[in-house]
Amino acid sequence: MQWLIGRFLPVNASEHGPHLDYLTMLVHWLMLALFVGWGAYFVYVLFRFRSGRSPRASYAGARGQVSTYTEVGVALVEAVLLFAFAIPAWAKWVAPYPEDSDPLVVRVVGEQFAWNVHYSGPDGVFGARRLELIDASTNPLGLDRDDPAARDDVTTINQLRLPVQRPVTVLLSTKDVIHSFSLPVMRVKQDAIPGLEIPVHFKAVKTSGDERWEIACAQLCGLGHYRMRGFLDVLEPADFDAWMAAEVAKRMPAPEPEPEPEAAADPEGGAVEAATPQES
Ligand SMILES: [Cu+2]
Repeated sequence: MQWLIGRFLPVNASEHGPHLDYLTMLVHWLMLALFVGWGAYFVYVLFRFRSGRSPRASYAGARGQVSTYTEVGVALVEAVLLFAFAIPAWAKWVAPYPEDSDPLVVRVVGEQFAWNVHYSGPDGVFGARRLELIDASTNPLGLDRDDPAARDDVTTINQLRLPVQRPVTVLLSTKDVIHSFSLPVMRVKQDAIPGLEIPVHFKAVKTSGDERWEIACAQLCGLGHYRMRGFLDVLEPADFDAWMAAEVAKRMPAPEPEPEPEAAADPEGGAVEAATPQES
């Protein structure tokens, strides 16, 4: 069954993905048993209660307990699937990472019809965002570049890059309506709800290589829903760091040159000038 289902599922590139695929397989086994069982029962009933054998309707009906036992059995299997597999998998998925796991925290903000991605940059602090700074084409997140924490922030549109083998927390929100952040290869799907910032945890265990994996919106969110599509690239950590450094360099002014050592030692006030070169 796993083999069969695997043929129809996208590649699995997240750490928790195999558990969800396993659960999918179990649910399909149950559905197969129900389908075959109910189908066989239906055919049996057609013959057993055919009009030739039962010319007059029986108002008492069948008296056996078989259907009760069957229903209880099905409910038990469903309870096992729910309590032994689905709820533990969900609980693990929503639990925050341990302190020492150094997750990469990324903000993802849905809007009609794009995914905005916001990295905090090397300082690890997200810069302030202000409503009045939002500009659809140049600053869709309203990032305040005058905020010191925002200077090294990196934003992209429809482009999520992540390092492999590092836990990721996506802080998911939306600017307008309900969207659904779907990363099929990561077995991640989470609704984005206006007014909420929902943490989504996963860890990529495979790089995307030459492929471009999809970020889909899995919730019909308006006329342009069909084109609300982004791309996910999972890179080796060194490649990710290099990309991040290049993006930060694009946005940040080059650092001031180091003051000359002689000037710093000059007792006639040169040290003050050298220490505050941006004021001269
Ligand atoms: Cu959408």
